[in-house]
Amino acid sequence: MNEMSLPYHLILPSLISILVLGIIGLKRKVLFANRNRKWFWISVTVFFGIYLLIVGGATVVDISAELALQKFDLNGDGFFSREEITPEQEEAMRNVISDTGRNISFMTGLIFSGIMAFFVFIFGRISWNIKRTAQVLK
Ligand SMILES: [Ca+2]
Repeated sequence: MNEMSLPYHLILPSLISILVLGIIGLKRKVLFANRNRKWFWISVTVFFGIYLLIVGGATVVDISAELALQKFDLNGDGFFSREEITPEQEEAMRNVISDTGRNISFMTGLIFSGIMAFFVFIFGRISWNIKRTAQVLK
């Protein structure tokens, strides 16, 4: 069997996101207790949650595309000989090669997650401020 090339540039950010979310989960009582910091930590959680979905999803798609292609390597020598190349094999090959979107998802994911987390933070802080002002005016 030929070795699979694992997408470490996607696996690594996925693992980091899981680690950060795990730490936030364990420390949630301390982190979310401070009302001033609450929305900051909620937006950090949103950031890594969305980022994990993006890079984790890209990891799964990348590995399954490679596994699908390997099925066409009938003698398992890591190459595709003439009798192994079929229209289906070529389609599977295209799925592995056209990976630009997946490969840069660790970058585009940062931007997208950052924008989402930013909006959550702003929206949360504004609604919190409105609530607090309403309580003061009562
Ligand atoms: Ca072969």
